[in-house]
Amino acid sequence: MMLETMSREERLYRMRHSAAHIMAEAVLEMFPEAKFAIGPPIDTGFYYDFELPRALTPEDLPQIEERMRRRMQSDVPFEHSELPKAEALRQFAGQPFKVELIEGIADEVVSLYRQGGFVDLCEGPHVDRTGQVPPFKLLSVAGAYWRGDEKRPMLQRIYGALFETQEELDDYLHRIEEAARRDHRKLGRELELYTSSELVGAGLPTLLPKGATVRRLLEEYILRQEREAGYQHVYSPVLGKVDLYKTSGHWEHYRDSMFPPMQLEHEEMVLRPMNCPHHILVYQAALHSYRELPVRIAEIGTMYRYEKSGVVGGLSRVRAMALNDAHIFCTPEQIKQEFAGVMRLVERAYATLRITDYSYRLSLRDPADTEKYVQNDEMWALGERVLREAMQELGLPFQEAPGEAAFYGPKVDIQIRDTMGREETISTIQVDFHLPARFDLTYIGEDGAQHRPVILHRGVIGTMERMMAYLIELYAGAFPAWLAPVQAMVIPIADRHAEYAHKVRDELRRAGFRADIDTRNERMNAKIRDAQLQKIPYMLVVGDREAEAEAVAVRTRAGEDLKAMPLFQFIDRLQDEVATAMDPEEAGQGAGVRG
Ligand code: TSB
Ligand code: ZN
Repeated sequence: MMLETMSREERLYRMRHSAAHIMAEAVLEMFPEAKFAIGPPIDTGFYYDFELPRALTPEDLPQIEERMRRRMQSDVPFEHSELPKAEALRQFAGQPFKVELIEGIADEVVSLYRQGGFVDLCEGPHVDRTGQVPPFKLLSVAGAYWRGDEKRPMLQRIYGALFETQEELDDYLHRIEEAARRDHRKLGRELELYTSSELVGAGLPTLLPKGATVRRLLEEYILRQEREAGYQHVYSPVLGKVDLYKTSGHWEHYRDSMFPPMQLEHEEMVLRPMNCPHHILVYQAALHSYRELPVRIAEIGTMYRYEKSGVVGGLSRVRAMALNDAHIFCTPEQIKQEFAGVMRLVERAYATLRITDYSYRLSLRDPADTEKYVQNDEMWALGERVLREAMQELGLPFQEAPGEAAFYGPKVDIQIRDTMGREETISTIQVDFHLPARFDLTYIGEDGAQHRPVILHRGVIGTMERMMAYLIELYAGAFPAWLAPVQAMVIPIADRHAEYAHKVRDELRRAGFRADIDTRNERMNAKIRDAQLQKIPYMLVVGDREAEAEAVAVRTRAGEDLKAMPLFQFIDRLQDEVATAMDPEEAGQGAGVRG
């Protein structure tokens, strides 16, 4: 079959797969003792896993690329053949990973592909000749467990990018460069937002003072929005007896994601993977009549999930997380209005945070998966119907995702896209008819009889960790002034200006701003540059003239020179900026703005 007549996907699949084989050949040439595992095509290129006598470094990649290019220039054919299993086992005797793969094949014959002197166990398909492989670039080396199993050997995975044209490849390389520039792990270090330590463990980052400031500001923002919307805040413990989670069903359906229990004298305790059971106990602490529903119980609730070590990283997927959580206890008739209320909160928060690239996902159960999901067809059908109708009434478009529901009910997830276009859930609203029954929750209805409430589980800004990871990348570290850990850096020109500089800083702090002072023995320009690198919104340079006039010479992190202005004027300006940013809907109406 001619490449030109294939679909683009088919062509790219063959090209990427072929490049993986050519890379394996090149690596084998460099390291004759290399053991090679598997090398599939992926969305943006290909990879291959190897066991090598030494750790590869980025400097090795150009050499491997060069060897690959030579093979492509020699333009030899890819040839398919088949061998009886026993013979293949003999041929690959020195390659333990291949032997394991061959042993796992059910057929009596195995399929092979050869190009030049290199033969690989492979089902194909490939391009016809090595010369048909288009522009590519080797990107990185990463650790990968054989068969994704952390108990098996750790191999070295070489990633390559491959597209049909140089233009597409360049475009992609540009995108990953931009993503690397915005990478929250890199910026988290450079901007002193958080730290991670082997001693604490994977997925357990620690927020440094600057990161903690951002988190606190996000919390204050959402707590205030929630208070306005009629939520009540509680504090509940981060662990409880296993029995609590047996009652809720977490033990049966969610145990894989929980840390193993701790054995105490007479009881077993677990770290909570969710806050719901505790909020249910809050509801149960009093009797409720229909008149007081909905009851909205909220908490920045810390929870612990045993995420696999291979998937945790940075702040976006962690093992200890604080969710801006709430459980709304309401009558069935109130579901839609509460749903709409949560959506309003989400939309306001996103507007404030300047999140614009998001979409809605209706997450449904996989009916075949009886282990993960509670069994109650009627309940699932009802929950799904309610969510569909609620979304339709709000006129919101959504995509469906079977197998993504919570174990207790379907949900609407709000999906954001990171710098590389990968989707992640931030906000979520979930309908739950299951937990109210498990805990035998009731309210007294208008008829004087007992009725069962429904629970809406919801997170608006999601977990602090994931939201911060996302925002760091969205802003490329340059937080808007209201969220910036340091809003203004005061820079005295000479030692004799230190006293006035302190006065300016203190004045700003009294006005409620986060200001610092750079008293290092450095040149002014170096201080300005460093403050810019720290992405501090404003630099206030003070010298004789400023001290004299109670003024500050203002520069922005973008390099703009706003010239000297009286200090009170700068304070007004910053107040204005913060108020407008925190409430864009009110902007222009002068809410909270002074002067
Ligand atoms: C909304 N019981 C509900 C709650 O009431 C609940 O826990 N839902 S959840 O399981 O979907 O989690 C809520 C949100 O936490 C997710 O939408 C996601 O944004 C965030 N989250 C989940 N796992 C992690 C993790 N490992 N690291 C960071 N954030 C996470
Ligand atoms: Zn919940």
